[in-house]
Amino acid sequence: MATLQEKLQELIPQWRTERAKILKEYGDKELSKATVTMAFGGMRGIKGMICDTSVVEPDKGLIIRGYPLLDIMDLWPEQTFCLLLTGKIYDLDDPIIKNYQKEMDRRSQIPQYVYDVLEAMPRDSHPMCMLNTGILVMEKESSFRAAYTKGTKKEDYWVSTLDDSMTLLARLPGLAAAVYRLRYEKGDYIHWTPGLDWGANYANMLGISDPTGEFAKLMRLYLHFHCDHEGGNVSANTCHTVGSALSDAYYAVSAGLNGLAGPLHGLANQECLGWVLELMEKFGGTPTEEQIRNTAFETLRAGQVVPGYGHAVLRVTDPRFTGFNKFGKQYLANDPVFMTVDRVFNVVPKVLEEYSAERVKAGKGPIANFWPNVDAGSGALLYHYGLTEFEYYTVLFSVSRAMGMLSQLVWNRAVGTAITRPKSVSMEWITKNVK
Ligand code: CMX
Repeated sequence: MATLQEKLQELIPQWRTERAKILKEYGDKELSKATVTMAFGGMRGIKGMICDTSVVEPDKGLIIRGYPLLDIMDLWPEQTFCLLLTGKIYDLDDPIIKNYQKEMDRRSQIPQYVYDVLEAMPRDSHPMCMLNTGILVMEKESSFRAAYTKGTKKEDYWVSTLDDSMTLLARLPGLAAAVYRLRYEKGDYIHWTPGLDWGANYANMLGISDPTGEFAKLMRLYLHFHCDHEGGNVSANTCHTVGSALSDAYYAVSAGLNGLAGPLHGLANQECLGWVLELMEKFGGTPTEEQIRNTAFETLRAGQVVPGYGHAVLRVTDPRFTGFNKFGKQYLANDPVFMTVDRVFNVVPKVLEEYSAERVKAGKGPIANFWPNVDAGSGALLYHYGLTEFEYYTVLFSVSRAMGMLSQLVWNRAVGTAITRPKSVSMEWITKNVK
């Protein structure tokens, strides 16, 4: 099998058979309970959707198709996307990867109208708004929409969805780099270089000077690490819900990324570096542990969250934080921002633990997780290599997360998941009916 399309053609009948078997054998079994607290609590813990691309274990973190993230740290993003889709790791010289890279070369050109739209936007637009606008405006090119309009069969929906996914992924680094260069007045756009991999191409198109090639390495790692986080997080769940109405990949991914742009989700990475830099400015360099402790308490007592810490599912240090920390220790151990992030990691979990106990005494709920998530450490690495505009960081996250959202979309089209429609109830209904 030499292409992703052919590989999926082989796999999808197996997935369909498995789905039918599971439904036949376990269709009426209960997956989980839903309590009133869970319904008010963002449906946390309710098992109500299926996602095969990855799983997040509270005590282990991200596991992609059965592989714990830190065991596959060295994958390039092309390999990650193929793994998410097929469940298999292909070597870089495997025909599947080679063909996929050629497909990206073929599909990577950004249409002129996208630049025109970006250039017409207000110069103080948020980079996430620019990215999402750029994605939406390309919707007119959707293969899925064209195929659906022609009356394609339901069982073939995945074919044109994969086609849209490959085009969107090929264009995303160029689009995201254009947003960067335009928004921060970096000069002319830099275009895709055929033959160069996805991560290095993105690094190159941003125009960050990279004489050692370390920035390209960081970009590959960054794009690999942010790829997916199972199905229920805001961006994946939104993309899934919008896609379940058979909106095409451009609509669905843009919708998901609008969710990623929220400060409790992907935007936390810009907030996080901001918090660290303010800390350094306040103390004129890398602060002491005592200074970090006092500032963290000030943030909490002002009713704000410490960005980059806590998680809806994780209950340990996020392996993505661990992986970025490893990269930092290898390549930029003496960088003052990285050193501050590392020191914050020594202090903040204990602060959150103490603060959580205070909250409980005051009759509030505890903080469920004191440990750093993905957003706590990545910004310091980007900052070191000269990508200092931290309002832009969620765009990098988005380019990567599109891989997870799109592979989930293809999977759902392939197995024929129904339109999303959970049941809501009113407060009056609860008062009358729940005993
Ligand atoms: N600082 C201060 N308070 C925190 C906290 C933090 N880092 N993490 C959780 N809490 C608070 C919550 O705000 C909540 O308070 P209220 O009851 O007063 O509203 C309480 O602790 C209980 O929350 P939880 O059950 O521990 O966490 P949730 O599942 O509700 O929320 C998350 C998870 C990530 C939104 C939260 O930990 C947070 O806001 N963290 C900081 C922002 C952040 O880093 N987000 C990025 C997450 C990763 C990603 O999606 O990209």
